[in-house]
Amino acid sequence: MKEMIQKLKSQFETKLKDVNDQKSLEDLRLDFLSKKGQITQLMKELSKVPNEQKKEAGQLINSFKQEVLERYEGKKEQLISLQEKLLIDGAESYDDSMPTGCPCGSYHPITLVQRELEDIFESMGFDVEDYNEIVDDYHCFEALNIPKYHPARDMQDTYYLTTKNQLLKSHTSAAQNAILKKYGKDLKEKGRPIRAVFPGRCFRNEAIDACHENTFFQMEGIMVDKDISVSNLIYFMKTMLSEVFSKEVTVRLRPGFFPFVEPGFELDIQCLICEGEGCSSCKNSGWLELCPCGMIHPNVLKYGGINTEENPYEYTGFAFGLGLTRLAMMKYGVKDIRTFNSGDLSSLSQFVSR
Ligand code: FA5
Repeated sequence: MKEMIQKLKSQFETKLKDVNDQKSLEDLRLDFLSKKGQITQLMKELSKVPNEQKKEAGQLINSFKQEVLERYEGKKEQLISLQEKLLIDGAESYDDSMPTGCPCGSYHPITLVQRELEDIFESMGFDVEDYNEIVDDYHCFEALNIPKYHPARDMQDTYYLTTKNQLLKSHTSAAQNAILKKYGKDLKEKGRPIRAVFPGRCFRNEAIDACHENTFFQMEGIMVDKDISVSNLIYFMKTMLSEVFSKEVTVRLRPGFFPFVEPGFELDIQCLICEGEGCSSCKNSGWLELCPCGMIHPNVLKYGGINTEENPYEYTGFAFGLGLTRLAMMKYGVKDIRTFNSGDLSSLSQFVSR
């Protein structure tokens, strides 16, 4: 990994030297920093690194990425000031393809958190999947062991379409069945564990307040293989939280009921707005429900075609449903969840683009 990074570093420096206009700067960004860029490819290589070296390799990639970002931003600033100088001097050589100091948009904080999490999970060998916002009753509930008229449906009222039994998905768990089916073949034939995260917008018909929205984001994750246990689940949750916050955060794990996991847990984070004292962001409890999780129920694995009736425990797995919007609240110290959908530029433009 060290050699690969070294090689990329020198490639980057050579290309950076040749950047002298908007186009070459953008080409450099696409080449190294975009979703399909070289750094993302490097992260994919992590899955091939032996487990005991993964942590160090991950840190090396992250600091390389940070360095590339800083060098890129530095070059951009340099081009902007050059351009402004030319503008002031009224020079004939003014190049209108160069970047200017005009204010430009920034990514939404939820996009930033989502991308950061995707990078973290990709570095741990997870695939990132996308899924529909309109789903049917089967995928949102029945395939998750929630039959029609089951009382657990009351916890997630959503918006129903008038056609074909369709609805706006109330949780990202609605994608579990499709993901299990998509990767099940590789699991059984090639022994490739299923490791996938799938972020998405969710909808619920509920009263909104400082920590509840009717439209919010979650990121679901599943891992399925032989002998997956609660310890694997706890390891991944801890790693994810320490990477996202880059500091110690207090969490608690308590039993939780969801028909699609057994056993099920609620993973709460101590409110970072009031540091556990109690405030409107955490409904005065000092804690915020962040990431329910558990071991995937045998019925869900069966409906996803992973296990058979005869051998219902051949494969086991865990699943989690991270509240992305709540995570963004905690990470950026946003007191009211409604800020995110408000379109208020004075709040939203504070977030740095990437
Ligand atoms: C679920 O949605 C389950 N599908 C999660 C799950 C997945 C459990 C896999 C087990 C295994 P819940 O309704 O608690 O669970 O929502 C999960 C998280 O989404 C919550 O902890 C919270 O962070 C966030 N969330 C839920 N409702 C809202 C809302 N109205 N506004 C903002 N965030 C919400």
